[in-house]
Amino acid sequence: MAAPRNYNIAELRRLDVAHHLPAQANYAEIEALGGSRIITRAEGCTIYDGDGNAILDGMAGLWCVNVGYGREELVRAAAEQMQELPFYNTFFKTATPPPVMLAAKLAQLLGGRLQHVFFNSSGSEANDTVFRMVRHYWKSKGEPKRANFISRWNAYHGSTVAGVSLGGMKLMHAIGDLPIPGVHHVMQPYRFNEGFGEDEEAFAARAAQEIEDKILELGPESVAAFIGEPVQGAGGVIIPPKGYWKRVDAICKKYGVLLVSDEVICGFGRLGAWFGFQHFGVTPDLVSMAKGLSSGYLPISAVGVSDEIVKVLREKGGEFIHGYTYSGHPVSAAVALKNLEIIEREGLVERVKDDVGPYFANALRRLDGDPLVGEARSLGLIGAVEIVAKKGTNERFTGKEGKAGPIVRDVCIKNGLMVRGIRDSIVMCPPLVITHAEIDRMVDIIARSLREAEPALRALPADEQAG
Ligand code: PXG
Repeated sequence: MAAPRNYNIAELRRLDVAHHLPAQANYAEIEALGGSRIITRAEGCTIYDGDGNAILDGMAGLWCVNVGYGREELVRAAAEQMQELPFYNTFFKTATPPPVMLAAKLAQLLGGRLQHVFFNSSGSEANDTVFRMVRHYWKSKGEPKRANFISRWNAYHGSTVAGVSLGGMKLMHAIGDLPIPGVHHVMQPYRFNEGFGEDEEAFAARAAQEIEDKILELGPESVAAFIGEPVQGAGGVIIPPKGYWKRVDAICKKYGVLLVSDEVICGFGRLGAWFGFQHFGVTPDLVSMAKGLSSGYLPISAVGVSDEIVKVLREKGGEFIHGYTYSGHPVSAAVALKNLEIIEREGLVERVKDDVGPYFANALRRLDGDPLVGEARSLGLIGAVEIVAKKGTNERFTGKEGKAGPIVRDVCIKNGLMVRGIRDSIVMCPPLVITHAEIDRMVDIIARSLREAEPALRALPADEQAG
């Protein structure tokens, strides 16, 4: 790797406020802070900021750097492809080698009838592709009434108009007057909040039943698809109760509703299988992928599509007038191919399943006795710590939107660990190459940060302490 560059961080922060609008930010807050934290470099599982702080990256960037930072092979794959052919499109009966090879590789990993792949640049775009392809499929098939999508509250499916609409985040819906018509939301399988103390099987049945009820309410002949993340990520690492996905799968099949598995976070080893649907043993018709597909080294996303859907598109679909300039970008696809090669060669999927996943789950048990911890849960290498005001309950320090998570997160960052604070939880999603020692450090920092944050949590205004 080249020697780190010397940046003028104070000037960058000034320019950040003056000109740069970062993603998903409160711009008044960024201005008051005097600019964003500038991350300048990274290696392995550690990121470095402009002030020289080394921070263990418990979030793999933004749920994506599965193979860790500093992979020379990926740099070389990009450089070689850029030299040979930096860009050509996949419109108008052309293609380039990398996306064709990547599609074949993904078809092998997806298995079964998921043998076709459409490329885009982001997870949001992948879900926009799903939205249009699903409606086009039903229309082509002669069932044009099947236009409704069912999703869950608190799901995250992206930031574009279709992505936000399919998602179930009410605060996001409020920006842009969404969702668009034809998207319907049902309860999420969030047992700690919505089924606290309830029998696991009974809760799984109740959460799945809402989907069947919604299908019947809308009329099965009008329902196009159900979309869900195997484990909800941005919603707070919601791990569904045992039996939930099998029930959802059976309900979709019973009514001929397409099942879409949004694997943008769960794909590429995160849960200890190549895909979350494989872990839960269900068979989706479409699969959205992004993030870990290239470990975030370059933007690329994909939609896996079943043989049945493609058969209809071929026989009756005509031209599918949909696509992006960068659909199948050759450099991104070349990097993704190399990334998948690394994951396979280093056995990272098996490593999550048999080694670091169980190790992480075990390490989290050290938090069980903490008076602020309501639950510390994980599956593979994704996890959450629920922060409660009263041990043994799910009572929170604050109102519905929860402030405890961001408070604890800020202390964790100060102590050298990057996590996300989501409502009253902190969540973790480290690179799949994380070591046992790093997992131990992660949990130690969380334990210490909870203690440090406790006075601030207990000092939250009384009128915000409810529900
Ligand atoms: N589906 C899922 C399941 C995701 O997690 C997307 C789609 C959209 O992907 P793009 O590439 O368009 O961002 C995501 C993205 C957060 C956070 O706050 C999560 C995501 C993105 C940004 C922030 O945790 N997930």
